[in-house]
Amino acid sequence: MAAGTALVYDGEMINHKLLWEDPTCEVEVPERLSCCYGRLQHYNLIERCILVSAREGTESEIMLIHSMDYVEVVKSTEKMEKEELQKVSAEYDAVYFHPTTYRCAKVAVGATLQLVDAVMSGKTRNGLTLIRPPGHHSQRNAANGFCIFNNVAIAAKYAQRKYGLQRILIVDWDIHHGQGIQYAFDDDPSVLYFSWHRFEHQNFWPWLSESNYDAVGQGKGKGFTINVPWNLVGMGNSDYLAAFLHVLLPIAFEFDPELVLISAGYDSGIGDPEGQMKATPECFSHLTHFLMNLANGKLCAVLEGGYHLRSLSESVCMTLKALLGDPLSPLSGEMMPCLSARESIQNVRAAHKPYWKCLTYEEKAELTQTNVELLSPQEVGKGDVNEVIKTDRFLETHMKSILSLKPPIKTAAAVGESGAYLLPPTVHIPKGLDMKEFKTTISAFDVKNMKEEALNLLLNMLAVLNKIIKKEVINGLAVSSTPSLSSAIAIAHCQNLKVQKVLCVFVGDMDMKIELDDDKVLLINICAKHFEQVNTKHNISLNWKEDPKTNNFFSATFGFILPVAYSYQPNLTIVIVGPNQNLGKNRISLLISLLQGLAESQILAVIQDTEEKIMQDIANILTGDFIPNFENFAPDLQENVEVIKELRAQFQQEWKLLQCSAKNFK
Ligand code: X5A
Ligand code: ZN
Repeated sequence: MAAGTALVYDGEMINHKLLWEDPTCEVEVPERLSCCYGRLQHYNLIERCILVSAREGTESEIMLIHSMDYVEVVKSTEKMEKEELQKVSAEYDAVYFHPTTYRCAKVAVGATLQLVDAVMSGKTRNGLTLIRPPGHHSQRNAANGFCIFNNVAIAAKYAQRKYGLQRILIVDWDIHHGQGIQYAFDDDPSVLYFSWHRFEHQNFWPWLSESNYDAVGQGKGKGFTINVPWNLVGMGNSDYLAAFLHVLLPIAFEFDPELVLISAGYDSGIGDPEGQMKATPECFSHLTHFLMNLANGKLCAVLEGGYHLRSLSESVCMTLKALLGDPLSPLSGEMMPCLSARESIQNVRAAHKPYWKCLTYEEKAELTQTNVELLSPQEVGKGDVNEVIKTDRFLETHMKSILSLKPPIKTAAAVGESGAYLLPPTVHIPKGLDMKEFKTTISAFDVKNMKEEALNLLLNMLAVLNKIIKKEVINGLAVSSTPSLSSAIAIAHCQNLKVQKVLCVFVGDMDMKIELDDDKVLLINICAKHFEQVNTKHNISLNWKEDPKTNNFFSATFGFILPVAYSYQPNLTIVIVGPNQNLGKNRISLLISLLQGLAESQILAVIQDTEEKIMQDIANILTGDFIPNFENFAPDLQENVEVIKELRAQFQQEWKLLQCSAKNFK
């Protein structure tokens, strides 16, 4: 599959600027681009990308979305003096024109299309383009909200025409509603448009009723517009994550796009004067990482808004790092979506129940519009200079604390002689073990009767684990003839090395005897057999009936495992793949891929030695060379969904990211 990340940028787009006083438009400044570029240089990210040149979008490309008359209006501003420019600008809502606007807007379109071409042709796997003016508010006959041409909407039409795509997903994480994109594809089921936006019960720009959750699309396009309205400011990492886990991701995987376009606005980030939300930069790397598992990795991130220069540029860097496959910094903050966010999420899910199989078994939730006693949002004074400086200072320390050095080697493996040839060449296989290092750990277990080969594998596994814990590698895998024992030993070793929190996910029939009584380990056991054991907060069995027909697992992945895992915030993840897995190998691969969002992407996968094919896939997931693909979506078996529902009800007080309704919890 295609590799590499494209970066499309052209300094020409800094020429477009505001020539008169206008408090509404003054935040959309040229420095938005230069700061982002400077920050990318600071983190040495530019040289890691495949640089793709921008070009001008052609008139016929622009007319995939806009009318000829409108293009003529924009073109006519090229020759205008300030006064005339001001007059044209005043005809639109929150827009300014400059003599270079037409040229810049054409380059913004062309840069976006260059990115689409790089990704669709397989020149790169994914990419990012830094452009302005932004696009998502502009419409067939109108500029709007700093936007001239609708870059992303044009890109979607272009990709459909040029590459014959049937399904494109647009994720608009800008804090404003991209109504321009919504209008362009309102009745079109081939483009799924998701947007969250500051809404405040329609008391926020652009004040449209069609930004609410009940706008789901028209005609054949019903169900293909998804609006998550935020009715409070101060939404943060856990609110955004909850919207992804409980709304976007299940639907997106069911939709199964061939290309993902991100309307990547960063006014949804902390410190932004427009959005007044509080998501920190690493949040965007997680959002990106989730989306990288769709469309075989074909993902184009296209800049929209973002007006706090430091916040914007750090968030852009985190997005690009995710695209490059860097380990993810753990999502910071308490993982507890607020009541208002949950209410919005519940309403969107209810509104979309008729259109998506993944929501079939959703309770018939009442649509709520109650203004419950809302949590007091963080007061962020709009345009408050002190607040902006506070965010600057906060980000200065925050980024230092979350960005750790990247190990030179990504993946280590303990596979024995026979397995080594199945691995990608970049995988490191530790040799020359020092038994003493593992003595304390091993001595607590009965390994006397173990065959030498099995014992060797076990020691090799501990060597790999050591490398992960010491951050010499990011992740690793180990085959084992005794996965239950191996994982027990691995967990013990983590405790000896004082790893604070270990998440263990078991897949397959395993005989687990691990004593647990505190927060140091969380076990999730996915098994077909019914266990008599009583579930506790840190030891949860998820009985999943195998269904080869659908081979599905999304409701468990997004509805339970990831919310619990993100709520727990582990320091290390161990996945154990035993015999008789009740899941298809693609589902296991996807789960492991998604679990890379936890614990700085530190994962040890322990795999039963008979499962060579899975071992190979997992190795490729861990090195970043493979993204699992999915065919034939069918909803999960109702009895499986019921199991998930019950577990969610049982644990949503403890693992708060499971909460996605406005029910009031203690
Ligand atoms: C692209 C973008 C915002 C316009 C706000 C007008 N536009 N009040 O973020
Ligand atoms: Zn915006």
